[in-house]
Amino acid sequence: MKLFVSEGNPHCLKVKAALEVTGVRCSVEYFNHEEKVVPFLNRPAFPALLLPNGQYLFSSNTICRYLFEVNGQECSDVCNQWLEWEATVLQPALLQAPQKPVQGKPSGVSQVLPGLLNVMDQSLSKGGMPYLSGEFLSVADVVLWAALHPVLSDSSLALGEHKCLKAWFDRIAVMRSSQSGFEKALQGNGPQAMKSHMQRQPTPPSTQGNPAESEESERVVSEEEMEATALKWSKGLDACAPETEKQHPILPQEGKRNILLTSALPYVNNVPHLGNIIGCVLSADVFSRYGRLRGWNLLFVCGTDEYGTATENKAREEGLTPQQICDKYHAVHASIYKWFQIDFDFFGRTTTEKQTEIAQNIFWRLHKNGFLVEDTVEQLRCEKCQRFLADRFVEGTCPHCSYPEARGDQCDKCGRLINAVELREPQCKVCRQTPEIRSSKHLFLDLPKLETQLDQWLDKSTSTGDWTSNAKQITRSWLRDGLKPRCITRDLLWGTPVPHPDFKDKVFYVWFDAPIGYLSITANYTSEWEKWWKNPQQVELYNFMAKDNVPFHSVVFPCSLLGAQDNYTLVNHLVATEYLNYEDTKFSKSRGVGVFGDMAKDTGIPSDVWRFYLLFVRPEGQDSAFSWADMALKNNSELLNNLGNFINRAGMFVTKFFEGRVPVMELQQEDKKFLAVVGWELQQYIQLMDKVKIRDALKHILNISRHGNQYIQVNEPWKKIKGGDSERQRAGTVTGVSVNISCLLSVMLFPYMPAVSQTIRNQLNMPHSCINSMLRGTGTFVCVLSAGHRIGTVSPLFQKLEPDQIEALKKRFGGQQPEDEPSNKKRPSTAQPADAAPAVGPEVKTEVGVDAEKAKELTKAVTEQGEKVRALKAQKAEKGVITAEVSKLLDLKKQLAVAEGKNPEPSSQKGKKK
Ligand code: B3M
Ligand code: ZN
Repeated sequence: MKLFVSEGNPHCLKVKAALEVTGVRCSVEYFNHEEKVVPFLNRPAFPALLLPNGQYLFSSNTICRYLFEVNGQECSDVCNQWLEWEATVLQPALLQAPQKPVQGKPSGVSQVLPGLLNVMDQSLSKGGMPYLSGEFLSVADVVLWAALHPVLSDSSLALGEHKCLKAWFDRIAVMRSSQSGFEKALQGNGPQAMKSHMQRQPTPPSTQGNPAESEESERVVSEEEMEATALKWSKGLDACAPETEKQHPILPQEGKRNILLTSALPYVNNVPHLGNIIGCVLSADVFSRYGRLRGWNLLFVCGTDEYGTATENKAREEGLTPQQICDKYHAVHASIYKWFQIDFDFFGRTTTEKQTEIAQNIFWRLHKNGFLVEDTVEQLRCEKCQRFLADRFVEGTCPHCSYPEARGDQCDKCGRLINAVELREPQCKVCRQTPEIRSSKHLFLDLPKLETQLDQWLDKSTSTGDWTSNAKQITRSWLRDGLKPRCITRDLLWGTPVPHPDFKDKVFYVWFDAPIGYLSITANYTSEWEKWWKNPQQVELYNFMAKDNVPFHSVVFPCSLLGAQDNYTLVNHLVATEYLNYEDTKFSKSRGVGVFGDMAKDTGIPSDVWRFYLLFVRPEGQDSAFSWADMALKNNSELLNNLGNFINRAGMFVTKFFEGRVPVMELQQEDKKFLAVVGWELQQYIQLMDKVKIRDALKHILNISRHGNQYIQVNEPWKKIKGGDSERQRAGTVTGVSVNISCLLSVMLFPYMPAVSQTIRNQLNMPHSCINSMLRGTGTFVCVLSAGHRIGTVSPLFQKLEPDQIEALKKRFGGQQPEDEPSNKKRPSTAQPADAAPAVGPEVKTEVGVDAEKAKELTKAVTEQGEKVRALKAQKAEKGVITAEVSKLLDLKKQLAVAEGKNPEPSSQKGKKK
């Protein structure tokens, strides 16, 4: 056995340490880090282990594992898990450490590293064992110790607070064997040698562990791949499918992939925050744009979810009727989504006649088929207000902890769920009278009776479709607990009326009603809606949502449709996101924390950049967080320095060196290799996008421009253009290839950043057909701008986000300290947070920056609105109308105060009803 190592390479330290610890006999040869030792790899690979059978191992962790196995120490599951974590999570973070100093942090320390050290520390302290996998030193300890050594031995990162980790680190450090391994690997050059090694490594694209990315760096392009890509490339656009314009109404077509795409219907009564936006409409929009580029026949519908108590509450607060509230906020939602460039085919609402018609039809079918059962429910009723009190309308003393302000559904102090009739001294929240307990008859959907059918369908849908793992898991846990009948009626006013004569004062429960909104919204779009919704043979249905909506889409609604027995289209692909946090807390309307949809445009940051960042941190597979500092970092590093820089350079070379015409390209081996790498990234992108891995796919776009920058950097066209004929030819090829890669990038970017994509197409004067052809099939990556093509005017695509700008925004949206609101801490939240605004309206934060431009605009708006109100009063207009305009005026005044840097809500105002 022979081990090949290079100087100052931390991966070599790992294997050297493993060699010392295991005592396996093996000769070691030292090389310069640029030398090639593995004959069939076209790049240097250190460390590499030549096995007795002539095969090579060239992944450091695999070599370490092998050495331990030779020594009779098998790698346990825990141990494997640590090795995986090291490769996919820790390594990317370590690679970032020495080259990306983060603002406000000591340079040389990755932002995420402390969190990762915490993970190790906690695991060690929980297990109470000296080593990562237990009592004995394992390969995991050696690998992780060696990986961390260069960073931890540097004083800039103290281990003081991580007691267990520190003890572990020192324990291994004093083991003579590993110590000597360390010294040999460094050849006496100390940690500095490793830092310089790390600085030579490409920057990892993401901080979250993703095996695809770590494999990516190991990728080797074969000769065949290179030749095939080059051949396809030179064929040009003829190889592509023609452009197709969409025509409304979009209906399923024979022989096409027909996709019906919905995103969860946002509650009308709230302004959506960034978490809501990424959770449904934005994710669905990206997929819908992508699907069209793939050539699928696709319909994307959404709309506002308008019925329910929350709307009634809001109407009371604002002195408007529920319908007025719906009209007002439907428009607010529509304008926010327009600004975010969400390209719905139709954005409807649930308070329509079609909704009543379709919901009642489904209801009668369920009734006729025997899937509805009657039961009596005890409820609180306020005689003075003449109504049953929904959970949020009643308050009292908690039966568990005696907290005096518990709500009808939950206690904010002890967090326990409460049945409203159990409250002690209950009070009607509106009039403060004591309500009475009354029995009321309700209808229940008989889920147990539908369970077998549901099970069969779920088996098929989850095994053939793309369900995110959280969606499958949540659904499984609902089924595991056994289904119970679910009440589908409510004693409320604002809802779809129950048509049954015995229940004529009742409306449908929102979660029975809302998903039917998908159907009725489609029916408001086209009279031929049934071609989409009663056509499971021809149509594939994708539902996008946040995870708290899953059971209603995977269990309750499918049961309604199965029970109605009318050949309905049921969900094939259920795509659920996790939650997005705001900095290190939750979005909160009441505390004024976080960016809400209507505020994004006031930041001066373009819609496309917002989209990019939200998609970059899309909570795909795990919760994630919006962070201003990180947004600035990603804008400046990924958009400006990487993507924008590449596209701009390529275009500028054409303009400056070739009078705006694409030069002749003569592909050499190196160009073909580059094209093959790009083609591979394109395939990864397509494979991931097809599986709705939107965040992961985005990384491959950025990889292409990263490779592109390297390609330009190595070939130096700006120097070659000044040389002899062959050098000038070389400069031409590199420029021509690069500018064609920009075309591909503009297409791949289209789902994420539609405006930037369009700008690139304009700048390069790209033929229209490219956008509709490049993502067909396995990806048609061709030379679309052939020699002689004249490009347009090139200019930079992105702007730097400056630290002071970001600081000001952070302050502006930071909100008050959370201490003043106990309800935020204890509430076990199931929904993506942003707690409902309290009755007095949103408290707006007090710490604000001054925005003179905005203030001027708003002063004008306040004056105009004031005049309007005075005029209405003078005309003795209807009270509701005046109240609505007054509330607009108050809103404007508040915004003005914010823009002027004043406290918009003096404390004396708090608690006053408007
Ligand atoms: N309005 C809940 C939500 O926005 C609800 C979704 C309905 S989808 C049919 O989270
Ligand atoms: Zn009352």
